[in-house]
Order: sequence, then C-alpha cells, then structure tokens
Amino acid sequence: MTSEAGPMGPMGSDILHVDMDAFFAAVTLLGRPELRGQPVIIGGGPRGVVLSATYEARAYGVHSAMPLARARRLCPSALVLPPERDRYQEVSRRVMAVLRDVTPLVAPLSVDEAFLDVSGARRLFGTPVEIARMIRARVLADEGLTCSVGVAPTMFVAKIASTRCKPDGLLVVPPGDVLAFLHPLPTSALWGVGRATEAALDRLGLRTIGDIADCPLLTLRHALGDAAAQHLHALAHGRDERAVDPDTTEVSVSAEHTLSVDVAEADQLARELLRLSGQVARRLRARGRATRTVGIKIRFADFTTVTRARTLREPTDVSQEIYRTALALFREAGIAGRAVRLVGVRAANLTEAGATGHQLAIDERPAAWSQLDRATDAAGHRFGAGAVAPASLLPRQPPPPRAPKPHNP
Ligand code: DCP
Ligand code: MG
Repeated sequence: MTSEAGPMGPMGSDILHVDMDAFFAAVTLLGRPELRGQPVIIGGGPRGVVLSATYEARAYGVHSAMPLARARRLCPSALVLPPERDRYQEVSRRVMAVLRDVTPLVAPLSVDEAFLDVSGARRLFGTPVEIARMIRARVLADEGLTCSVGVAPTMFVAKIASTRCKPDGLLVVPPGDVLAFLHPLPTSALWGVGRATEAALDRLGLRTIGDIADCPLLTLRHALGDAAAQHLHALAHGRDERAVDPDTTEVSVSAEHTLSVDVAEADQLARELLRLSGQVARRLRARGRATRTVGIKIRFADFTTVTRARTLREPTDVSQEIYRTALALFREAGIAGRAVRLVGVRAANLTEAGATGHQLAIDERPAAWSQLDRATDAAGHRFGAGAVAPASLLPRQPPPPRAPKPHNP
C-alpha cells in the first residue's frame, strides 16, 4: 500500500524519516525467495524473543519483542529463522550511503532507520516528496527491499508519519496539517510515552494527542512532573525544536561490488573500478568532503584479499582522479590474470572539500571534470544512479547470471 497525503512538496516539510519494512525478515528473505509471501519470524537469542516478523506473520498478531513461544502459538505456521546480523549490518551501511548521497544531514537512529533534513537538497534533487520517492526507488532497485518514508516539518511528526504508512508507504504531512494529523492519534504514538506515562495520562482521561494539547499544562505537571509535562505539551502542539544532527564521525567512504561471475580480464576490472570510483566521488561530494588517500580492495575467487592505498598530493573529490589512482594501484599490485570476485574502492583521510577547492585536482582539465561530476550527480539523482555513466562503463555483453550467494563472508 502506498498512501500519500497533502500537496506536492509543501514548503517547510523538510524532514524525512526513513524506516525499512520488517528489516531483518526482509533481508533474510532475499536469500530465501521461496519463502516470500509467507509468515516468517526472525528470532532467537538468549531471551527467545521475536526480533522481526514479516507482515504476513504480523497479521496473526505477532510483533517484535514478543516471546517466541507466544508468537508460535499465535501463528503456528510461521517459520522461525535465526538472525544473520552481518548481512543486516552490510545492507544497513549501503542504505545509509544512499541517504547520504542526498544530503550530509543524515542522523541514523538505529540499524534500519534515519532522519534526513533535505532543506538544503531541494535545488539539486527536487521537493522533499520527490526526494522521498527517489530514496524509496533506489533502495528497492539496489537492495530489493521496501522502506517507508514520513515527510513532515519536524522529526517526531516525520517518525509518526512513516509508522502510519507502513509497509511500503510514503506519507507527507504539510505544516498546515500537522495538528489535524496528530490530534486523533493515541497518546502512545508520542515520543517518550511508554506504558507508565500512558497509564498516567489515561488516569487523567487523556486518550489522544489532542486530549493532551487541550489539557492545562498545570494538570499535566501535577501528574507527570515538570520536564515530561513540558515535553509532551510541546509535542502535542506540534512543536519540536530538535534539529537533525548528522553523525560526523565518518572517516572514510567506500564502495565495493561482488561480481556476478569471477572475472580475470583487466579491462573489465578497470571498468568496475571506474564505476566504483564514480560512486565514491559522488558520496564525497554529497558530504562536502574530499579524500587524501585512495585505496582499492581486490578479493580473489579463493577469497584471499589484497588492499593497496596511496596518499595524493592534493585532496580530491573528482571521479577521474580517484579512478586514475585506483587503476594505478591495481596495475602495480601485480595481480593480472587472477580471477577476481569482489572489487572495492575506498577514500580515506577525508577533509572538507571547501578547504581545497576543486581547482587543485591534478587533472589536465580539472574544472571541466568536476563540472561534469556535478552535472552527473544531479542527473543521477533525478533519473536513478545508473542513468548517467561514462561510455566505457556500458557493458559489451551481459554477464551470465551467477546463483545468488546469500552470504558474503
Ligand atoms: N530489532 C531487534 N530487537 C527488537 C526490535 C527490533 O533486534 N526488540 C531489530 C529487528 C528489526 C530491526 O531491528 O528488523 C528494525 O526494527 P523496527 O522496529 O524498524 O522493525 P522492523 O523493521 O522489523 O519492522 P517495521 O519497521 O516494518 O515495523
Ligand atoms: Mg523497520
């Protein structure tokens, strides 16, 4: 189900909350396509609880944090599978990278959800609702997974919106609709309202967010204390002063790809390096960063792996620059002729792009290259990441399919 409300891209609804649908279950099902459409529960661990359940299982009342024994009683036909945490982390990293391609203002909240402030991304990528559609399309195309996106003027309303349109939904709450959207919802939908607070509100006869908004602050204070009363009262009136605080600890950007068949041909590997260099450069530019150190990773058919890195004279965020270095590292590594299963490009030792200026790229036509990169960024975001690629990336013939490997150690 996809629901959309409100006008297209209202000014002021600039916060997105992105949350993957049935995340652990959906990722596990990628490796078990025969189970699609069936009730599946990811569970286990010392406490024996449900970690994630497909929507087919949820139809029976199964939900996360429920004891597995109870879930089995509610839905005896459900298949219970153990979690595959490495795969979830890997997918999570790539999804977060998709989000950071849009804006550096990304605040991950957990393994499968994040807030974005897209107010500065409008000029490049369109209205917030267009950006939300683009993110959903890219996550589906790249990972085969659905997510739900809430678009609103504040973080907590965006989060409620994404929850309300799950699964596979998009819900826009324009600023003028915030109160009408919030007030009919139960008090438990508010951030910070757990069981105890819900019970305290209930004793006051407050069942909906609208009830809290109408309740005198003094009454709330008596029941909940000063801080909680202030907090809930502000939220119930749609006020939330928090800003999306990006995780700025990121020290490197990388892109890697497991080839659909093992490849020994140098030309084909060079094309892969070119494509990955473009991805890395795009991610750098989206974050306003430049790299001083370019690295490559090559994993052979027998899973042995080599990495090489080189520090540049000047930082760069130009695709061609990163590619040239990656290609040189590849040629110098003396690994020609060996069958390769995975190729990666990494940019480390990051610095602010603004401090370097793009004119410093050591290219014959640095300005032209970086302009080309920028135009490609914009087109790629409008039409999908594969829309614009160097001509040398176009495959000469489609590779034969390889049986999907569910796990990539
Ligand atoms: N998770 C966990 N333990 C919990 C709850 C969740 O390990 N008590 C993990 C499994 C989930 C993932 O975190 O797949 C994301 O949590 P969500 O609450 O977003 O749940 P889902 O993504 O599974 O479902 P949905 O977001 O569609 O409601
Ligand atoms: Mg989720």
